[in-house]
Amino acid sequence: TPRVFSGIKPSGGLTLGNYLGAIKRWCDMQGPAFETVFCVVDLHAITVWQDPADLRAGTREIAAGMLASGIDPTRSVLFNQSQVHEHAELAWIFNCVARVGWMNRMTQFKDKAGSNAEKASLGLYAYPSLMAADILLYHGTHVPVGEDQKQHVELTRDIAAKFNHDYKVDFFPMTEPVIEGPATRVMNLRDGTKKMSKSGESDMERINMLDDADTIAKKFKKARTDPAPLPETLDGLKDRPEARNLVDIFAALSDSTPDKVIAEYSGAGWGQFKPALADLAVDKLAPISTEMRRLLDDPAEIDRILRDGAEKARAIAAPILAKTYEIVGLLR
Ligand code: AQP
Repeated sequence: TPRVFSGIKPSGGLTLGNYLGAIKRWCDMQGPAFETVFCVVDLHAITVWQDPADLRAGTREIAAGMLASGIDPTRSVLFNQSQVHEHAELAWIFNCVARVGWMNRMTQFKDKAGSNAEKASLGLYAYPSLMAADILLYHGTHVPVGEDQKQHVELTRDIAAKFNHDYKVDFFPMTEPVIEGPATRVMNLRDGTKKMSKSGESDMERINMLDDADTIAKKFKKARTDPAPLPETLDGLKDRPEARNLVDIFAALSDSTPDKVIAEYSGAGWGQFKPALADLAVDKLAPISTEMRRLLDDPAEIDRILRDGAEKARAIAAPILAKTYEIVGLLR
């Protein structure tokens, strides 16, 4: 069976972007068609500074968010990355396969490092190589991600192809990014040209999965928009990124399409659309946040689930790493 791998970094609280762009779609992939492996990628989080206590709490929060959204540890492998040391080991091999020039083209590094790349960690620069290891350690064939991760999945293919070519093997598969649905790029609520991020400066930019109903309503009410009402067709949203974003979020939350949302709300003003969106969001997210809080009350249980998941993950990963070492010529 084809194998799905994907992950989320515990670099802050879970956002609506992570939920719609990733977790919600992962839940739909659980089933007989795929073997599913989902990971809280803590080693990726520390590519920028993380307070140790926050990292532990964040790891549990992301895991709780996945569980509360419907990732089922009996049907999927769910664990945190650092408990399976094979990730770091395969990443080292891939650091020796990937080229510096490839890393230089990664737009996420440029965005995150900003104008002072000299001061960024070496880990942040090598991030895509660890991500390739995450995926290929499970011979992952399908990677459901948001639009922002497309370039990294393409680099994963480049690394797999170069490894196979250099060692004259057909060992690592060519991974497919799966970027589908109306919310593959949820935008910042204050600036429709930037994506919604866990670590963005202002909390008003994002909906956190643990936000309460009043906070969600307030954030949508204050979300930046232009004054025009919703148009008759989707075409009318072309140069209106903030408006488009709210329509896309509505479509994703209601399992609909942006076309259908426009058909229903064409001519509506924001005074009508925003409260409807807020109600919908609260309706869909409140059961998840309630369950997250319940799970977070018992951190030992979350830790147990992650430990069990790590054992299952290692059962897949260890033979693949061992075979990689053998191919490379590392004596065991
Ligand atoms: N705004 C988004 N819209 C759609 N999908 C998104 N994802 C993240 N933001 C959006 C998807 O969520 C998964 C996990 O992402 P990640 O945590 O590994 O890293 P990220 O993309 O860097 O997420 P953030 O929230 O922006 O974190 P920070 O601020 O710490 O960098 C991925 O599948 C991603 O596509």
